[in-house]
Amino acid sequence: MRKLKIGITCYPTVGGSGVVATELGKMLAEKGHEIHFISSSLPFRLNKMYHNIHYHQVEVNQYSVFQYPPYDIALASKMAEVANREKLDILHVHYAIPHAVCAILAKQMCSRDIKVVTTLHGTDITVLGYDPSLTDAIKFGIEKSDIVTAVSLALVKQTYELINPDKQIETVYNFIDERVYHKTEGTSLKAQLQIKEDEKVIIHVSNFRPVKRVSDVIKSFAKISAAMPAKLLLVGDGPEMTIVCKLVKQLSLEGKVIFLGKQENLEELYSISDLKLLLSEKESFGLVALEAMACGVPCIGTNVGGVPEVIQDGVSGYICRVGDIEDISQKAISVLNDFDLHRSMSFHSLETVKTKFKADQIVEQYEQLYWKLLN
Ligand code: GMT
Repeated sequence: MRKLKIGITCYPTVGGSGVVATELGKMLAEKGHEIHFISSSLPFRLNKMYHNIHYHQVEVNQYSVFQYPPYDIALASKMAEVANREKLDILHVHYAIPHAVCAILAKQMCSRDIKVVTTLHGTDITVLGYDPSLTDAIKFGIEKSDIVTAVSLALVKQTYELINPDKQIETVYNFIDERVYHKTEGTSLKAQLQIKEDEKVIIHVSNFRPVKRVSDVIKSFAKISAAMPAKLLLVGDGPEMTIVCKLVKQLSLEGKVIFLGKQENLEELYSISDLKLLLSEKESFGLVALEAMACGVPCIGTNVGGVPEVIQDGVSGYICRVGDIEDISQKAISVLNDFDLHRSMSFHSLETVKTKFKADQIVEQYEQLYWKLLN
């Protein structure tokens, strides 16, 4: 079968959309396709040499006549340049704006017929979609793409409700690399973090944006730790960090909350965790929940966006209302106190990753969409 030449554009810094885009590129490369990342910096998960993955950096020069550096134009120019030179078949962009709009401009600048695939990840719709100055551009990016996918059924529905594009949007779920995310036994990490054997470990991973409601994680943990010996691992950093630190102090949880900042090798942290809390008020998918589930960690999530499509309520974890600290903490205590329930939820978490979100199947789904466009 002919191998494809695919350009991928994403936000390369830490964030679920960049992670998914990079993992997709790596897995497509392993299947023999030629991948060209076109972005402002090297995607952070691109941590290994692949002979068929190329990286093209978008350089934005600052000229005194411009009030703002013209990133979008520079990106579109780079996309067109790479597409022409490398004879790309497809530009697969992650985020409607600016990436889909840039890809459409690049397509017009190209001397060859290049197809544009756009994947919506959430923030482009659930946050930017409320900004009237951007909705027409988002709609344009969606309608002019050749194929549009979204990472959950909920996001497809929200996109029609908020943007109402005249375009079919397919759901292609996120996935994780199961070779990386699995439970590792016998590490000394727990001891290194001074967590006692009888202490339950709760973990939260995010970019500490207000939408993640990290304060709810702290408030829930306060109730959990009053009921049993427990430690909370906080992984990540972001705008809410100062508020979170103050709350930890106010609730006298200093000795029980471990601030780890931004981390890689999360599978090691999940492997020592008993429960994950993802209590966001908006979440189109919740990739971090899937990462935890792949390591056998049951999750408590909120009933927003795509989270209930990832965590099956009462089976692989629990779904609670946003901000319902009492319910969240009671459910956490019940699963942490019940060995059989915890084992069952852990088993179903692993099963969900291996069946509904199996990486091979999802990568194949994207490949089929590419072939549908090219044939
Ligand atoms: O959640 C964030 O703040 C980062 C954001 C991103 O653009 O990377 O994540 C979005 O895309 C992820 C990958 O598809 C999803 O798992 C996250 O749920 C989604 N975040 C939101 O919808 C808030």
